[in-house]
Amino acid sequence: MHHPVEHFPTQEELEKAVQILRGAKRIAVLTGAGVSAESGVPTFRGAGGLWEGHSILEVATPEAFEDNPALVWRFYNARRANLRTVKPNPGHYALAALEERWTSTHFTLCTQNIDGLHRAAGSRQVLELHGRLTRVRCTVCTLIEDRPGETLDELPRCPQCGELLRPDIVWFHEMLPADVWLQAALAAEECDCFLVVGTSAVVYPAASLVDLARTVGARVIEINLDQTEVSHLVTLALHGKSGEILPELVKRLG
Ligand code: BJW
Ligand code: ZN
Repeated sequence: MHHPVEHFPTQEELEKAVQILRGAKRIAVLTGAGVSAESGVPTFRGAGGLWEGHSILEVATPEAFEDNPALVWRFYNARRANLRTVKPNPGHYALAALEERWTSTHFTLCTQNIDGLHRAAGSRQVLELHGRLTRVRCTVCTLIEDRPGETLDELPRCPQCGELLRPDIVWFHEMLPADVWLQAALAAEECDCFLVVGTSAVVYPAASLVDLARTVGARVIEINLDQTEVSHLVTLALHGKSGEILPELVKRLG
């Protein structure tokens, strides 16, 4: 049987991270699917990164939705159903604790995740770069609604105008919500410590926040099971599970 190696950073690495955090006036964070993996939300790339044999590119684009909205809605209804069974993990709570300690004016959490788990864990200032899975919006009129509780029809209709609804999330080839993006870019530019957690950092423009922080001289700490596209840019890479490493850092901060 194959037993994957369980990684955890060394004492030296953890102490270095704590030192960087202690010296930081402003912290910005970018999270990805990896922070929610320990809650039971599947990641996109790597093992299990397929849905009924479809890659994320085949279901998460406006073109896919135009071609086959029922298929795309089946995919999102399955994920909406899974979301109702999951809870935040210690990594989400640790990030909420960091915000508490630095206060919301000096701590900004940018997430690519659409699962709402950061807010559920108590994070207050969360910039949801790719939208939110529980929300729907009309493809024609201005209606946007939070519909967390139910499985929607395969072709759900707008209660206001009767046209097709879509998930209120950002697909490939679509723009990120402009105000949210501007706030995220500003937070990356103004921070002196940037944490990049549980993301493969291949999807733009979110991944460019790391470069932005680097450009202004911020120290960058990466927390990930593996090496990523941005590992070569970071000040310190901590390899292991975010649900174990983040609480350990909070504990050591005292
Ligand atoms: C753990 C762990 C544990 C696991 N602990 N770690 C060529 C070059 C540059 C850009 C482009 C290009 N071609 C196209 C583009 C643009 C495109 C893009 O970036 N494509 C790249 C793939 C190349 N970007 C866009 O289209 C964006 N819009 C845009 O650019 O607009 C301008 C424009 C307008 C018009 C025309 C063209 C451009 C929009 C991107 C939106 C992405 N949306 C998705 C789907 C959202 C809805 C949904 O969820 O269904 O967002 S894609 C998907 O990837 C999702 C995620 O938020 C996003 C990022 O993934 P993430 O979070 O990094 O997850 P994984 O699975 O990749 O990684 C998990 C990581 O966790 C791994 O590293 C593990 O090791 C780690 N891990 N367990 C710690 N326990
Ligand atoms: Zn409508």
